[in-house]
Amino acid sequence: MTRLVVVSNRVASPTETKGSAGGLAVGVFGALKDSGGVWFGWSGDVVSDSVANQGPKLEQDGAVTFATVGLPKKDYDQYYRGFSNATLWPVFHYRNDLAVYDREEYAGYRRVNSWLAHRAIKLLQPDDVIWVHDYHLIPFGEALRSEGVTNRMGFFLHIPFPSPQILLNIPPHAELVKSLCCYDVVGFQTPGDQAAFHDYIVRHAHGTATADGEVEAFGRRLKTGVYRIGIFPDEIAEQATRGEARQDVMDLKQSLEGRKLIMSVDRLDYSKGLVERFKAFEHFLEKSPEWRGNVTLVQIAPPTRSDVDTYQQIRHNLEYEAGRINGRYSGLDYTPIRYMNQRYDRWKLMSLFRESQIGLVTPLRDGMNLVAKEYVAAQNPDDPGVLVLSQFAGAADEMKGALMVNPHDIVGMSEAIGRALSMPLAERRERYETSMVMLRKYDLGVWRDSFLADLRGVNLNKQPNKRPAGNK
Ligand code: GDG
Repeated sequence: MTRLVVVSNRVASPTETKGSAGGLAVGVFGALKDSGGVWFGWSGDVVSDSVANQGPKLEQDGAVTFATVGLPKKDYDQYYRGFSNATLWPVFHYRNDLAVYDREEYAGYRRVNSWLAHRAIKLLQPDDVIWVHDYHLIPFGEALRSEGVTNRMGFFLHIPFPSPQILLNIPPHAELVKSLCCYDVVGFQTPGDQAAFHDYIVRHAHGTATADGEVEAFGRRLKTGVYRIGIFPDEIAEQATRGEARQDVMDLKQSLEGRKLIMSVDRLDYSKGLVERFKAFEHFLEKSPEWRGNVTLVQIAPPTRSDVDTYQQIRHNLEYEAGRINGRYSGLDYTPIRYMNQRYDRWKLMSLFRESQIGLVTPLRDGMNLVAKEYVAAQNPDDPGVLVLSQFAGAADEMKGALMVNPHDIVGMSEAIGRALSMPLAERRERYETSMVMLRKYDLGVWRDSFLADLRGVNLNKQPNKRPAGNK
């Protein structure tokens, strides 16, 4: 099998991939171990220019090389904090109102992608298959092509692809889509994302797109596909019953004193619908006095991107809302919302999911949302909790056993909480089984293997501008 080179904004360290990293890192690492290869990207460190230019730091783990670079402050500001997270992230999540556009940041975004590509070239071999991940690295493939790299190259978008009317708000939208067309395979989370991309190609790029994903535009031919990212359900079930978390779970149960538990876990991000969720829980307590003092919402929200202005704002709003609601409904021995702004070990999260009666996952927009899948996989099959899920999470396409809600409908979410809390065991079991069928069918291995099979199967000679002879 040809070697695999994975490129992502952040690279998990060899120890992280074996420890508490999410399933995604473990899944990608699994593919790398199978074929041997390189995982290339930013180390997460901000460094001086001279350190950044020293060349990638290499760490070997069996057949896998972890190759990381640091970023100078200016690059971090323009590429990561700026165009990636203050322009692309909000717009791709349909939040034009929160997006800012700055030409210099965009120039920095492209410059860093070219610089990263230049660093990566030295690690490449002629037959390597290159798999690039997510919105930070859209122009990475084009930068490699401009340096003469003709390898098979695929790109997977973890977040939604917005409809053209939304995407047009980003001034260099055409350049971004042209960059995507430099890959051989472009993968999306859901059919809706793929359709939005095709729509742009046909209506705004004078290209063509067929229902089976053959796209021609900007003088390139490529394949698009839907690859639903999943989890390894058995691994989650094992983590949920691990002994290490026992004490924490016992402590929590003791402090709940028999109250029902609602669990929510999200990175602290405005796309996750946290404020609306808190308001829905408040509405539920307001309309259901019999539940006051008898149900607790535990919200775990580790901070991310805290140096981007909009993230400081959401944190402030959330603290205000939690304080306000707790002020209204707390008793001497009861706090309705326990809001934790910190990161927890993975097995603790999974164990808490298993102990809870509801998993409340209500993003305003989400590429997939792995927490929804983890919640279901962590349940006790004999007495499962209920997943309450936003219709705007990519996972809603598959998790048919969930109680579906519109996260803008506070009353609707409040009603779903009530319904889930009093759902009979037989219905809970049936819903759990319905979702588990899909979780097993589209697990993380299927996502990874189907993407790589499509990428490895690409016929490079089919390009309109055929590549020079001798390239595979
Ligand atoms: C992007 C897309 C898409 C969360 N808090 C803690 C913790 N987590 C873990 C969860 C889960 C992961 O982080 C979050 O994944 P999500 O899918 O829910 O969301 P994003 O981070 O926004 O991910 C998303 C995903 O990429 C994959 O393609 O599904 O739509 O936005 O695994 O469990 N893990 C630990 N402690 C925490 O406190 N250990």
